[in-house]
This record gives sequence, structure tokens and C-alpha cells, in this order.
Amino acid sequence: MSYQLWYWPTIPGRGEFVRLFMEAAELEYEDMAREESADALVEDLHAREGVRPFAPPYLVDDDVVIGQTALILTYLSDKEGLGTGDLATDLGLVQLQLDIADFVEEVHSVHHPIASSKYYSEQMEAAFERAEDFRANRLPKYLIHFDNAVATNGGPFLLGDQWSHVDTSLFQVMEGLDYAFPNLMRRMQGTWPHLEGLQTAVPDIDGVAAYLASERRMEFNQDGIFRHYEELDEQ
Ligand SMILES: N[C@@H](CCC(=O)N[C@@H](CS)C(=O)NCC(=O)O)C(=O)O
Repeated sequence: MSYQLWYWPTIPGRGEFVRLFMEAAELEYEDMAREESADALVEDLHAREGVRPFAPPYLVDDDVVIGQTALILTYLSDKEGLGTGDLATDLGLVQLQLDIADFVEEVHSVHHPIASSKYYSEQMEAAFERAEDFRANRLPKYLIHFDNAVATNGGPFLLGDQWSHVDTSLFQVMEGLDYAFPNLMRRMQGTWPHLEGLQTAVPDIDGVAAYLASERRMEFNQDGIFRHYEELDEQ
């Protein structure tokens, strides 16, 4: 049976981190809400009992149901034998995946600093202030942290020549930031050379190359996590 991924059908969002890894590993999966609908997702989630996922993305593998992007990636990597088998190293990968999750939340908070349930237009003033701090402090702090991690084994991937779920996720982060903050990312080019090397190397993974060329790959858009608002980018 193939894996079932449940995620909102019209945004890349956090679901894309799972898709990229499954595509890189050439795993079979059904993208359930894209095949069915967002309503089907809500219905499926609410019909689940016991310890159910709080929010999408979640993965169904027969009787195993897992929420939280970082946990889904850890599960898939372990189940498919794509970890290193060394506990300290594999925990390091999970730690970075959780750092990525924290960062993704901060990226979202740039355009939604007050409430996710309110429109961007209702919180623009706070977003403007939040974006200033994000560009000056948070984005550089996280990217330097990730760059140092990738430098550890000399690149192009975090583990050296072997890619892992952290690489596909960092690729998506870099692509998203280029979309959301093009001026800032252009000016800062060269500040995180290992991350830039990784961003160039990930599309050469066979499964990723096929995916990026397919219709399955979704463009970033103004409803997702990485959004481009000119006024939030560096002027
Ligand atoms: N920490 C979770 C966050 C999940 C999450 O926030 N999902 C969003 C979509 S990207 C959602 O639908 N949230 C609904 C909610 O928070 O009520 C993860 O990394 O997977």
C-alpha cells in the first residue's frame, strides 16, 4: 500500500517538505486532498479518534497516522532505511528538522504576527515591524546556523555526499525565502555558501529533478507560508 499524505490542496506549505522527501526517495504516495478536496481533509481529520494529528500535514501508513512535519520525515526516513543508523547522527538530523519547523513558524509570523485567523490586511502594521526584525536578526541567525551545519561534512549535503530529509527541507526553505524576500536574499548572496551549494545540489537528485519538472510541483503563492509582499522585503 502506498503512503497517504493529507495536506491542504492549494498551497505548497508544510506539505511540500514531506512531498520533496518522498519524491527524492521515489516513494509511492497519494496526495489525498489534491485528489479529493480540502473538505475531504477536514472530514478525514475529524473522523480520526484517539491521539489524532492537530493539523495537516499528516501521513497515513496503514494503521500508523502521524502529524508534525518533522516527525513524518523522521518516520519515513527510518522506515525506508534512509537514516544513517548512527543514533547521534540521526538525532542531529531530527534536531535540525525541528529547527526548520521553528523557523518556518517564524516565516509565517512575519505576515501573520497577530493572528492566523485574520487577514494580512488586518495586521499590516505589525507585520511591517516584525519583518524588519526578521530580516535583520532572525533570518540571518537561522541561515548561519544551517550553513554551519551543512559545512560540517564539507557539503554539498549535510552528511556530505549522501542526501537526507534535512537537505530537501533546507532546499525548500531557501527557495521559499528567494520567493518571499528576493531583494534581501540577493543582497545577502554569498553569506551562506554551503546552503547555496545545497540549494544547487538538491535539484540534481534524480527523484527531485523528475518532481520539479512535473505538474505535481506547486508554485509558491500568496496563501502559503512563504509569501511575497513587496513592503515586507528589503527596499
Ligand atoms: N508544527 C506543525 C504545524 C502544523 C500546521 O500549523 N499546519 C497548518 C498548515 S501548514 C494548519 O493547517 N494549521 C491549522 C491550525 O493551526 O489550526 C508541523 O510542523 O507540521
